[in-house]
Amino acid sequence: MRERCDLSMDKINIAIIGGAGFMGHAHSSALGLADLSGLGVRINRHVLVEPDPGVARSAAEELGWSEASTDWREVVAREDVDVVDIVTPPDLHEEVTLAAIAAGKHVFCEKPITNDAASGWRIARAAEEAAVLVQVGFNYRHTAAVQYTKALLEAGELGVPLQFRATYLQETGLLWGKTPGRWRNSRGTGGSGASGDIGSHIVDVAEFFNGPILRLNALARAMHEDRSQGWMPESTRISEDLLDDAAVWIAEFANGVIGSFAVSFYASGRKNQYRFSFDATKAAVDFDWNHREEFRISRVADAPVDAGFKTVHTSLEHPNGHWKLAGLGSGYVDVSASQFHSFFSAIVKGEQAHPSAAEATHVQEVVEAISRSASTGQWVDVPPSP
Ligand code: NAI
Ligand code: SOE
Repeated sequence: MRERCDLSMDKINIAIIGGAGFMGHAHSSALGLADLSGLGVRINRHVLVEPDPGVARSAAEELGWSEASTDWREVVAREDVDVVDIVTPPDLHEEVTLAAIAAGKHVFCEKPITNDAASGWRIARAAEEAAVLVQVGFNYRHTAAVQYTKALLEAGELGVPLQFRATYLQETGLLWGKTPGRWRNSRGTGGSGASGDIGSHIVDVAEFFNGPILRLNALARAMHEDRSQGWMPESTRISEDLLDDAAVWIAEFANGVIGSFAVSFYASGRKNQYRFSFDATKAAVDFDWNHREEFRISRVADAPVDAGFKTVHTSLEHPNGHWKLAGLGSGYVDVSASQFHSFFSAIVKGEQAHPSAAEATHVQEVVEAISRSASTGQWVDVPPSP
């Protein structure tokens, strides 16, 4: 990492690749919300790229981008682009990221960094050699309560970590099924199943707190394309190319913590239920994304008459507040704005951005280990970062 990235300009020109999609909308709004005045720079939503010229033009206009293009290769090499924001399906992440790095641009890439760890490590190495920053879009870790839990942990307030449990449940599979054409439904078009698509978020937060997972044992299930046929026969043994729709795994971390995890795309009534519980020797913390304005903490030192979980509402004193008035709440876009603030702050200060390409690639190693374990029924070691 070079001492300080050479951003002498006060305006950072961004190009967004895949900007008309779901995350294109979320990123465009979040980039508009991220207030970088304290860093002495401002963000310019410069070029939006989509393969279809009509889509590119209308999305650029609607989402506040100055220009539209259909050619990401030409755009990432442009002199007047400083940062490339990649929100395409995952099968394009490696190619676009490596081209942007080769052109000397900092990269924000949506999760998963790629769908195979080998290409993730290629990205991490290229970024290191080119001294550019790559940050990956594990946005939930940027929630105030999650950042504050990390700060408590680092300050020794939680004590020694013991056990970590996380679930990420959605009913998206029940609502959308396996409609042909959706990129999420096939590995060939960039899908990675429930374990890769949503499981990666809870692996990210687990490793954010505890460091790397060493080994794990997983079970996974897949649904038939035709839901009337019910569960796949022998579906606890998924094959390499069959994407899972639900998975559970237990894991051991390098810091000695033991963990358990569950993900599902077929969890009726659960819209976007991301939760974790973290037990340590001095305190335990519970977090639920659906109540992200607060977290619950139980401290061992509390007097017995007062002991138990207490709900803390995050406020201006906690990290990542946008609104200078407590109690206004923060949504999905606010949390994404926090992750962009963290990314641009790293660029301006010449610091490492988190989660980095290497951190996100280790998450991908865990996702691949889940798949290997689920298909063999064995405990699997997760390769360490090289
Ligand atoms: P999407 O399908 O809604 O959007 C993808 C866009 O990329 C489409 O507009 C498509 O036309 C465009 N695209 C495809 N090929 C292209 C090319 N060659 N050049 C330019 N544009 C191209 O997908 P979605 O849901 O926005 O997901 C995109 C990425 O964001 C994925 O990696 C996904 O995992 C991630 N994601 C992250 C979320 C989070 O909360 N962090 C939430 C949803 C998605
Ligand atoms: C899947 O339905 C999905 O869109 C994931 O791709 C995102 O990463 C998650 O945060 C929301 O759900």
